[in-house]
Amino acid sequence: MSVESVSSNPSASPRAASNDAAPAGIGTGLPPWPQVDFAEFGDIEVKLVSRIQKLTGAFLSRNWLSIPHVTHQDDADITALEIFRKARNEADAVKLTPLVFLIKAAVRALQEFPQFNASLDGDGKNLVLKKYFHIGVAVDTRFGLLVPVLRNCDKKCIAELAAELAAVSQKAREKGLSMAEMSGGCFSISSLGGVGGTGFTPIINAPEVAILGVTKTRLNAQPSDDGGVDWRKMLPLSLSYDHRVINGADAARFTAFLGTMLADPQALAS
Ligand code: CAO
Repeated sequence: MSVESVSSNPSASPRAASNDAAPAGIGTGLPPWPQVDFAEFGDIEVKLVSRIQKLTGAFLSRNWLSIPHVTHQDDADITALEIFRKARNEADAVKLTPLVFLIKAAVRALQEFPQFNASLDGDGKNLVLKKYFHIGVAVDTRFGLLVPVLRNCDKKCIAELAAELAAVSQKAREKGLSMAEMSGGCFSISSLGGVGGTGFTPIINAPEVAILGVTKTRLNAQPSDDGGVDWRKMLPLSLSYDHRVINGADAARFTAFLGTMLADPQALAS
Protein backbone atom coordinates (compact mmCIF):
# COMPACT_ATOMS: atom_id res chain seq x y z
CA MET A 1 0.00 0.00 0.00
CA SER A 2 1.39 3.39 -0.99
CA VAL A 3 1.47 6.59 1.07
CA GLU A 4 -1.19 8.05 -1.27
CA SER A 5 -3.58 5.15 -0.74
CA VAL A 6 -3.35 5.55 3.03
CA SER A 7 -4.18 9.26 2.82
CA SER A 8 -7.00 8.92 0.22
CA ASN A 9 -8.71 5.74 1.47
CA PRO A 10 -10.51 6.40 4.77
CA SER A 11 -10.83 2.71 5.59
CA ALA A 12 -7.07 2.39 5.33
CA SER A 13 -6.36 5.17 7.83
CA PRO A 14 -4.93 4.10 11.19
CA ARG A 15 -8.07 5.48 12.95
CA ALA A 16 -10.47 3.46 10.76
CA ALA A 17 -8.33 0.37 11.09
CA SER A 18 -8.72 0.49 14.87
CA ASN A 19 -12.06 0.72 16.66
CA ASP A 20 -13.61 4.10 17.57
CA ALA A 21 -12.74 3.78 21.23
CA ALA A 22 -9.05 3.50 20.39
CA PRO A 23 -6.75 5.75 22.45
CA ALA A 24 -5.91 9.08 20.86
CA GLY A 25 -2.41 9.74 22.13
CA ILE A 26 0.82 8.53 23.56
CA GLY A 27 0.65 7.08 27.03
CA THR A 28 -3.10 6.46 26.95
CA GLY A 29 -4.49 2.95 26.75
CA LEU A 30 -1.28 1.31 27.95
CA PRO A 31 -1.83 -1.66 30.24
CA PRO A 32 -1.07 -0.89 33.92
CA TRP A 33 2.42 -1.58 35.28
CA PRO A 34 2.56 -5.21 36.52
CA GLN A 35 2.04 -5.40 40.30
CA VAL A 36 4.09 -8.35 41.47
CA ASP A 37 4.80 -9.56 44.97
CA PHE A 38 8.43 -10.48 44.29
CA ALA A 39 8.80 -11.90 47.83
CA GLU A 40 6.59 -14.75 46.70
CA PHE A 41 9.44 -15.95 44.51
CA GLY A 42 12.47 -15.50 46.77
CA ASP A 43 14.41 -13.13 49.08
CA ILE A 44 14.35 -9.45 48.15
CA GLU A 45 15.62 -6.07 49.39
CA VAL A 46 13.67 -2.84 48.79
CA LYS A 47 15.55 0.44 48.12
CA LEU A 48 14.04 3.88 47.56
CA VAL A 49 14.47 5.33 44.06
CA SER A 50 16.42 8.60 44.46
CA ARG A 51 14.83 11.96 43.66
CA ILE A 52 17.26 12.48 40.75
CA GLN A 53 16.61 8.99 39.39
CA LYS A 54 12.86 9.70 39.47
CA LEU A 55 13.30 13.05 37.75
CA THR A 56 15.72 11.71 35.12
CA GLY A 57 13.52 8.66 34.60
CA ALA A 58 10.48 10.84 33.91
CA PHE A 59 12.38 12.94 31.34
CA LEU A 60 13.89 9.85 29.70
CA SER A 61 10.45 8.21 29.43
CA ARG A 62 8.95 11.36 27.91
CA ASN A 63 11.81 11.67 25.39
CA TRP A 64 11.76 7.98 24.47
CA LEU A 65 7.98 7.97 23.97
CA SER A 66 7.61 11.27 22.15
CA ILE A 67 10.66 11.39 19.86
CA PRO A 68 10.93 8.98 16.93
CA HIS A 69 14.48 7.81 17.57
CA VAL A 70 16.80 6.17 15.06
CA THR A 71 20.38 5.26 15.99
CA HIS A 72 23.06 5.33 13.31
CA GLN A 73 26.20 3.28 14.02
CA ASP A 74 29.65 3.98 12.59
CA ASP A 75 33.34 3.68 13.49
CA ALA A 76 35.91 6.47 13.46
CA ASP A 77 39.59 5.76 12.89
CA ILE A 78 41.35 7.48 15.81
CA THR A 79 44.81 5.92 15.33
CA ALA A 80 46.41 9.32 14.64
CA LEU A 81 44.37 10.96 17.40
CA GLU A 82 45.59 8.44 19.96
CA ILE A 83 49.26 9.03 18.99
CA PHE A 84 48.69 12.79 19.24
CA ARG A 85 46.81 12.48 22.55
CA LYS A 86 49.49 10.29 24.13
CA ALA A 87 52.23 12.76 23.13
CA ARG A 88 50.20 15.69 24.52
CA ASN A 89 49.52 13.86 27.78
CA GLU A 90 53.23 13.12 28.22
CA ALA A 91 54.14 16.76 27.61
CA ASP A 92 51.32 18.52 29.43
CA ALA A 93 49.78 18.49 32.92
CA VAL A 94 46.17 18.65 31.65
CA LYS A 95 45.05 15.10 30.90
CA LEU A 96 43.19 14.69 27.62
CA THR A 97 40.76 11.84 26.99
CA PRO A 98 39.21 11.11 23.57
CA LEU A 99 36.08 12.91 24.80
CA VAL A 100 37.47 16.45 24.44
CA PHE A 101 38.38 15.76 20.81
CA LEU A 102 34.83 14.46 20.32
CA ILE A 103 33.43 17.71 21.73
CA LYS A 104 35.51 19.72 19.25
CA ALA A 105 34.60 17.37 16.38
CA ALA A 106 30.91 17.67 17.33
CA VAL A 107 31.12 21.47 17.19
CA ARG A 108 32.61 21.29 13.67
CA ALA A 109 29.87 18.85 12.62
CA LEU A 110 27.13 21.10 14.10
CA GLN A 111 28.59 24.01 12.13
CA GLU A 112 28.58 21.93 8.94
CA PHE A 113 25.08 20.46 9.52
CA PRO A 114 23.01 23.23 11.21
CA GLN A 115 19.85 21.11 11.38
CA PHE A 116 21.61 19.13 14.15
CA ASN A 117 22.13 22.34 16.15
CA ALA A 118 18.40 22.94 16.31
CA SER A 119 15.22 22.35 18.31
CA LEU A 120 11.56 22.10 17.42
CA ASP A 121 9.67 24.86 19.21
CA GLY A 122 6.80 24.08 21.61
CA ASP A 123 4.09 23.42 19.02
CA GLY A 124 6.44 21.82 16.51
CA LYS A 125 5.71 24.48 13.86
CA ASN A 126 9.19 25.98 13.71
CA LEU A 127 12.71 24.68 13.80
CA VAL A 128 14.91 26.97 15.88
CA LEU A 129 18.49 27.02 14.56
CA LYS A 130 21.07 27.94 17.19
CA LYS A 131 24.16 30.02 16.52
CA TYR A 132 25.88 28.98 19.74
CA PHE A 133 27.57 25.66 20.54
CA HIS A 134 26.83 24.38 24.03
CA ILE A 135 27.54 20.66 24.47
CA GLY A 136 26.04 18.46 27.20
CA VAL A 137 28.13 15.59 28.54
CA ALA A 138 26.50 12.68 30.40
CA VAL A 139 28.20 12.04 33.75
CA ASP A 140 27.65 8.90 35.77
CA THR A 141 27.23 9.87 39.46
CA ARG A 142 26.01 8.22 42.65
CA PHE A 143 22.93 10.48 42.38
CA GLY A 144 22.16 9.11 38.93
CA LEU A 145 22.86 10.40 35.43
CA LEU A 146 23.61 14.16 35.23
CA VAL A 147 24.28 16.12 32.04
CA PRO A 148 26.32 19.32 32.64
CA VAL A 149 26.46 21.69 29.69
CA LEU A 150 29.82 23.06 28.54
CA ARG A 151 29.15 26.45 26.99
CA ASN A 152 30.64 28.02 23.85
CA CYS A 153 32.74 24.97 23.01
CA ASP A 154 33.61 26.55 19.65
CA LYS A 155 35.60 29.22 21.53
CA LYS A 156 37.52 26.88 23.85
CA CYS A 157 40.66 24.83 23.14
CA ILE A 158 40.92 21.14 24.04
CA ALA A 159 42.94 21.88 27.22
CA GLU A 160 40.28 24.34 28.43
CA LEU A 161 37.53 21.83 27.68
CA ALA A 162 39.45 19.06 29.48
CA ALA A 163 39.91 21.22 32.59
CA GLU A 164 36.25 22.32 32.57
CA LEU A 165 35.00 18.77 32.03
CA ALA A 166 37.16 17.45 34.89
CA ALA A 167 35.91 20.22 37.24
CA VAL A 168 32.22 19.92 36.37
CA SER A 169 32.18 16.11 36.46
CA GLN A 170 33.91 16.19 39.86
CA LYS A 171 31.32 18.70 41.10
CA ALA A 172 28.50 16.57 39.64
CA ARG A 173 29.82 13.51 41.49
CA GLU A 174 30.46 15.25 44.82
CA LYS A 175 27.67 17.80 45.16
CA GLY A 176 25.33 17.39 42.20
CA LEU A 177 24.51 20.19 39.75
CA SER A 178 21.94 22.97 39.51
CA MET A 179 19.34 22.99 36.73
CA ALA A 180 21.13 26.07 35.30
CA GLU A 181 24.31 24.04 34.88
CA MET A 182 22.37 21.40 32.93
CA SER A 183 20.32 23.78 30.75
CA GLY A 184 20.81 25.33 27.32
CA GLY A 185 22.58 22.43 25.61
CA CYS A 186 22.52 22.09 21.81
CA PHE A 187 23.78 18.52 21.48
CA SER A 188 24.83 15.85 23.98
CA ILE A 189 27.58 13.26 24.15
CA SER A 190 27.35 10.14 26.26
CA SER A 191 30.71 8.40 26.50
CA LEU A 192 30.91 4.87 27.85
CA GLY A 193 34.37 4.53 26.33
CA GLY A 194 36.08 4.25 29.71
CA VAL A 195 33.65 1.48 30.71
CA GLY A 196 33.12 -0.69 27.62
CA GLY A 197 30.62 -1.77 25.01
CA THR A 198 30.46 -1.86 21.23
CA GLY A 199 27.43 0.39 20.66
CA PHE A 200 24.17 1.46 22.29
CA THR A 201 21.06 3.59 21.75
CA PRO A 202 21.41 6.88 23.64
CA ILE A 203 18.11 8.66 24.37
CA ILE A 204 17.86 12.18 22.94
CA ASN A 205 17.94 14.96 25.54
CA ALA A 206 14.88 17.00 24.44
CA PRO A 207 14.54 19.59 23.03
CA GLU A 208 17.85 18.68 21.35
CA VAL A 209 17.51 16.66 18.16
CA ALA A 210 20.51 14.34 18.40
CA ILE A 211 22.91 12.72 20.84
CA LEU A 212 26.20 10.93 20.26
CA GLY A 213 26.97 7.72 22.13
CA VAL A 214 30.57 6.51 22.26
CA THR A 215 31.88 3.14 23.38
CA LYS A 216 35.28 1.54 23.85
CA THR A 217 38.00 1.95 21.23
CA ARG A 218 38.96 -1.38 19.70
CA LEU A 219 41.79 -2.59 17.50
CA ASN A 220 40.79 -3.46 13.97
CA ALA A 221 42.97 -5.27 11.43
CA GLN A 222 42.99 -3.78 7.94
CA PRO A 223 44.93 -4.94 4.89
CA SER A 224 47.99 -2.72 4.37
CA ASP A 225 49.42 -1.62 1.03
CA ASP A 226 52.38 -4.04 1.33
CA GLY A 227 50.03 -7.02 1.69
CA GLY A 228 50.40 -7.22 5.47
CA VAL A 229 48.05 -6.15 8.24
CA ASP A 230 47.62 -2.62 9.52
CA TRP A 231 46.19 -2.38 13.06
CA ARG A 232 43.89 0.64 13.43
CA LYS A 233 42.24 2.07 16.57
CA MET A 234 38.53 2.34 15.88
CA LEU A 235 36.10 4.34 18.01
CA PRO A 236 32.46 3.15 17.82
CA LEU A 237 29.97 6.01 17.37
CA SER A 238 26.21 5.64 17.98
CA LEU A 239 24.26 8.70 16.85
CA SER A 240 20.59 8.81 17.90
CA TYR A 241 18.57 11.41 16.03
CA ASP A 242 15.02 12.77 15.95
CA HIS A 243 13.66 11.48 12.67
CA ARG A 244 11.12 14.33 12.50
CA VAL A 245 14.01 16.74 12.00
CA ILE A 246 16.87 14.68 10.61
CA ASN A 247 16.83 12.10 7.87
CA GLY A 248 18.99 9.00 7.76
CA ALA A 249 21.27 10.19 4.96
CA ASP A 250 22.13 13.36 6.91
CA ALA A 251 22.82 11.29 10.02
CA ALA A 252 25.19 9.10 8.00
CA ARG A 253 26.89 12.23 6.58
CA PHE A 254 27.13 13.82 10.04
CA THR A 255 28.73 10.70 11.53
CA ALA A 256 31.13 10.27 8.59
CA PHE A 257 32.07 13.96 8.99
CA LEU A 258 32.82 13.35 12.68
CA GLY A 259 35.14 10.54 11.57
CA THR A 260 36.94 12.87 9.14
CA MET A 261 37.40 15.47 11.89
CA LEU A 262 38.67 12.91 14.40
CA ALA A 263 41.23 11.67 11.86
CA ASP A 264 42.93 15.09 12.01
CA PRO A 265 43.64 15.78 15.71
CA GLN A 266 46.02 18.71 15.00
CA ALA A 267 43.18 20.57 13.31
CA LEU A 268 40.85 19.93 16.27
CA ALA A 269 43.52 21.04 18.72
CA SER A 270 44.31 24.26 16.86
N1 CAO B 1 37.93 3.95 24.46
C1 CAO B 1 38.87 3.50 25.30
N2 CAO B 1 39.23 4.16 26.42
C2 CAO B 1 38.61 5.31 26.69
C3 CAO B 1 37.60 5.84 25.86
C4 CAO B 1 37.28 5.11 24.69
N3 CAO B 1 36.33 5.54 23.87
N4 CAO B 1 37.16 6.98 26.41
C5 CAO B 1 37.85 7.17 27.54
N5 CAO B 1 38.73 6.17 27.71
C6 CAO B 1 39.67 5.99 28.80
C7 CAO B 1 40.28 7.32 29.21
O1 CAO B 1 41.35 7.69 28.36
C8 CAO B 1 40.73 6.97 30.61
O2 CAO B 1 41.91 6.18 30.54
P1 CAO B 1 43.08 6.24 31.64
O3 CAO B 1 42.42 5.98 32.96
O4 CAO B 1 44.04 5.19 31.20
O5 CAO B 1 43.65 7.60 31.57
C9 CAO B 1 39.61 6.06 31.11
O6 CAO B 1 38.97 5.55 29.94
C10 CAO B 1 38.57 6.74 31.98
O7 CAO B 1 38.11 7.91 31.34
P2 CAO B 1 37.04 8.84 32.07
O8 CAO B 1 35.71 8.17 32.06
O9 CAO B 1 37.58 9.19 33.41
O10 CAO B 1 37.07 10.19 31.22
P3 CAO B 1 36.21 10.59 29.94
O11 CAO B 1 36.68 11.96 29.60
O12 CAO B 1 36.26 9.58 28.89
O13 CAO B 1 34.72 10.67 30.48
C11 CAO B 1 32.88 11.26 31.88
C12 CAO B 1 34.34 11.59 31.47
C13 CAO B 1 32.53 12.19 33.00
C14 CAO B 1 31.96 11.47 30.71
C15 CAO B 1 32.82 9.77 32.30
O14 CAO B 1 33.64 9.55 33.42
C16 CAO B 1 31.43 9.27 32.58
O15 CAO B 1 30.80 9.57 33.60
N6 CAO B 1 30.91 8.43 31.65
C17 CAO B 1 29.61 7.77 31.82
C18 CAO B 1 28.56 8.44 30.98
C19 CAO B 1 27.28 7.64 31.06
O16 CAO B 1 26.93 7.10 32.09
N7 CAO B 1 26.62 7.52 29.93
C20 CAO B 1 25.45 6.71 29.82
C21 CAO B 1 24.29 7.59 29.71
S1 CAO B 1 22.88 6.68 29.24
O17 CAO B 1 22.48 5.97 30.62
